[in-house]
Amino acid sequence: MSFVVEPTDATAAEALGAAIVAVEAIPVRLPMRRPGVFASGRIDVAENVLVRVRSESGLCGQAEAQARPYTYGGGQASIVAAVRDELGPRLIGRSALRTESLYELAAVPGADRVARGALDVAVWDLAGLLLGQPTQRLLGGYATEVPVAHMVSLADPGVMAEEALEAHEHFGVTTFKVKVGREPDLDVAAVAAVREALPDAELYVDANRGWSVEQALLAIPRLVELGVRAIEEPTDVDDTEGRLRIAAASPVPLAGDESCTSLAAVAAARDEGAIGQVSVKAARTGFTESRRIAAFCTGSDLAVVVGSQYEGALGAFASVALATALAATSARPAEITNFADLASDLVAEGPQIAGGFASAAQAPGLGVVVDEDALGHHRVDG
Ligand code: MUC
Ligand code: MG
Repeated sequence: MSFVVEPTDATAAEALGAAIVAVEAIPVRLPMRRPGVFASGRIDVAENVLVRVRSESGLCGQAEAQARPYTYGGGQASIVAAVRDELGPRLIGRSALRTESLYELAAVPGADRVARGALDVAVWDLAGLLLGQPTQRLLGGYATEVPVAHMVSLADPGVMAEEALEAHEHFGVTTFKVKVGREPDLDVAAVAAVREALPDAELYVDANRGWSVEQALLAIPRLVELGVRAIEEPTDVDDTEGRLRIAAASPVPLAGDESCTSLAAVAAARDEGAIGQVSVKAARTGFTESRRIAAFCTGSDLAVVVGSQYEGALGAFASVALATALAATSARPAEITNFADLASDLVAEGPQIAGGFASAAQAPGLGVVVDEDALGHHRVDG
């Protein structure tokens, strides 16, 4: 038996002009000041997509999608196609206030998950603009600020230590996710360099599946001696036996990222039993599925970290909203500062970060203001 729940907000939505009248996908190329480098790939130019959802009342919700072929398959062109031709048209004529229904409408088997996540974030931005409320408050409004973490890209150990110091000096960050996944000796040297530069820093590492099981077993005890508190995706995510061996030997929890790209994947990873922490990203599961993942983790005794995909500032606003909205997502430092790796961006100002904390936006929606001149300069759709 199935039930159809009739909309209850038709009158309110009509009064607000909440009906969605257009969905746009604008591909952009944003130069990086410092490339994002990790064991599974690198980002020299951010090939992002600005997703816009417009309401009858003339308001516009916005989000940024990032092409990450090595993690999700697909790329910038497939994100644009999914938003313009496959998922976006399904939302036309619907109320932007019905976020849950819209996310379900965009559940097309095989469709680009990054496109679906970005559409969800843009819809939630639009809902906040329509209601005159910060999206963060609509999502739960738990905290006014959240501690932040910075991801340190792969480079020579001395350069990695300089990057960590720069983020510390600029944003007051004291928590760092250091990229590893190369030869264990080099990884240990890099983490030791960061530790020497910032003796009191909180450190965890992310191998982006770069190690063999043997390399992970060699590296982890040496990294833990340097004070590393968690190990993200050490090896091939399909090698359950290897993951369980590493988890059994590791004195600190393993964290899931590439193994946790959806609620179903997080549930499978929990059942597998190797991870103790989950990276949740607005950029891939939007706000709607990210909230479901956070709730699942809370009920499953899994720690939650708001993770990054090297977003630009627009994506970072979404991360701040997710991180400050919920008890589970605000409990640990959120990876928010890497928009500073971009040389130029679509917004004049990024989210407010000082003293190691990001503040929730007070303006309606996500609080983003796109610089139209910058967009005109960086868009690549002619
Ligand atoms: C991470 O945590 O793995 C690297 C690629 C990507 O899509 O996200 C990053 C960060
Ligand atoms: Mg990761």
